[in-house]
Amino acid sequence: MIRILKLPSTGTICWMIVSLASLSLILTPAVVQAVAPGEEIKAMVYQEIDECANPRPEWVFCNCFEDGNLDIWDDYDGNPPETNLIMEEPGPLDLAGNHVVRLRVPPGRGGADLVKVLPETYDRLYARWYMKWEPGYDFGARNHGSGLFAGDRNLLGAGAGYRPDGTDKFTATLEPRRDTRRMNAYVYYPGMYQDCVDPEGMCWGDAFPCMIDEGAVFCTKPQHRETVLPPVMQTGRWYCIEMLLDGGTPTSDPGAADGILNFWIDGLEIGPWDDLWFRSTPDLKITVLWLALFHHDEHSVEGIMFDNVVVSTSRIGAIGEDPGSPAEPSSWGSVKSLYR
Ligand SMILES: [Ca+2]
Repeated sequence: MIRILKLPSTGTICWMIVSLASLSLILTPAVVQAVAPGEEIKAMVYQEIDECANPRPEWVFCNCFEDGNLDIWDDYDGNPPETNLIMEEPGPLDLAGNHVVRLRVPPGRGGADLVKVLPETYDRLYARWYMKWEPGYDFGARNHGSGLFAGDRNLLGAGAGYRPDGTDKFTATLEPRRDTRRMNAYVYYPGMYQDCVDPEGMCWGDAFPCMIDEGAVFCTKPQHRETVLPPVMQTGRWYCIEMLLDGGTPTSDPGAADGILNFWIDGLEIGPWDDLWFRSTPDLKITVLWLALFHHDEHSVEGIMFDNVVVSTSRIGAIGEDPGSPAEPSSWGSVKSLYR
């Protein structure tokens, strides 16, 4: 039996004691590199402490907040600690010495965020992050969340109530509905139809899945309504959130559109939706990962925490999971259990 004890880590160098039968080993990175076949579990456990130390080739961005700063991010506001605090917190794997970032929004209308301008531009990307709403967070406050953005980063967060034209931007953020606490994607794109006062006038983001009504006014496309009910989100626990955004074939014909949106909560697949009109030109591509908490008005002092953030050209999955290798299935829960 393998038993793994938790010890504090310093920076990205992590020490663990593994008891294998009666034999105890202290693993350093060098030791882990030398493990023999059949002892993959040890290497896997080391990697999970800071998965960014050993990223998969398809990952285009990774941050586990173990560097002691937010320099890898591109925010104009400099991420001051009043709103963006790196702090010690056990994180999704309940490990002593782990670090996370906490976003708290100042009183009143406003937001706190982390902006990453990605190294290239992309037609299709996955983003996965772990997040926790702090105990005391008020789900009843109007809010917007985190996701992927396509277009000029200076349009990020701009254009509320305005329908994108197919050449400027599209974006999807994941956030809990304040009435039900169930996560939905809030999406700005040329094909918006759910909350448009006039097709040529003011138009607000669509929800996926559309759970606003039973189809009478808002959720008029049955294929966009819920087929899997997103779970009711709770404070005080970590969630593994992953989304897929695919711009699809550039077209001026909404009926021919094939853009894709999908998301997963702790591995539960909520979508996909694959008939979305995101763009009319191939020049419009995904540019930014945006981790954010925005409040329209008054809200709790408590906010959200993030850890283990990855952007990839292929499915990411939970920490330690490789969804591309079905022969080795593992869930976040099974990996986490290794640490107990
Ligand atoms: Ca961390």
